[in-house]
Amino acid sequence: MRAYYFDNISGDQRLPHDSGNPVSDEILKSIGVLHWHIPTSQQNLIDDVAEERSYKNRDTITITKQGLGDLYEAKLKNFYQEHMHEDEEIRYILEGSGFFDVREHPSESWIRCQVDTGDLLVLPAGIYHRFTLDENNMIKALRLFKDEPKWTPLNRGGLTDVNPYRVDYLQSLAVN
Ligand code: KMT
Ligand code: NI
Repeated sequence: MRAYYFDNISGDQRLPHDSGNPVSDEILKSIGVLHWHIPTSQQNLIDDVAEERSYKNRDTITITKQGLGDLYEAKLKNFYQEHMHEDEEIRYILEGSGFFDVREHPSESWIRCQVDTGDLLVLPAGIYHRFTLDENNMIKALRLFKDEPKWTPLNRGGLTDVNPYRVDYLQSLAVN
């Protein structure tokens, strides 16, 4: 997985928007973002990570025009709205590619995480982020959940800023 600062130039969200400034794993770790690469030929290793991190449930999501039909445009729009979840967002990319943008704190810069087949990405509960397909227009991902899926995206705003999971997340950064 490659990570870099988003260039903030307006235009098609599916384009790379690479500012040319790479983001290190240390920086990602400092905002609670973790990633691994597990070739899909060794997919059973996912079970080990799942057990170690208590991910009990899973399902797969395929984001293509064909797969989502009438919901396609609306879904893509929602995924690209800046939001957070009250649980970790864990994605193992089975096929295809895409971009997860995460907000650096306290700079508020967007960091673009370019995921490809075999990448496993963990976003902590409470981090503001968004997702887009790239120009390949296709991603198939395994979604892992700790308990019951809590997939409601909470869009950024005054109310979400004071959500206890958001507050806890910021608190966890402060003590590190
Ligand atoms: C989310 O909540 O942002 C998503 O599930 C993005 C799509 S997963 C490839
Ligand atoms: Ni999300």
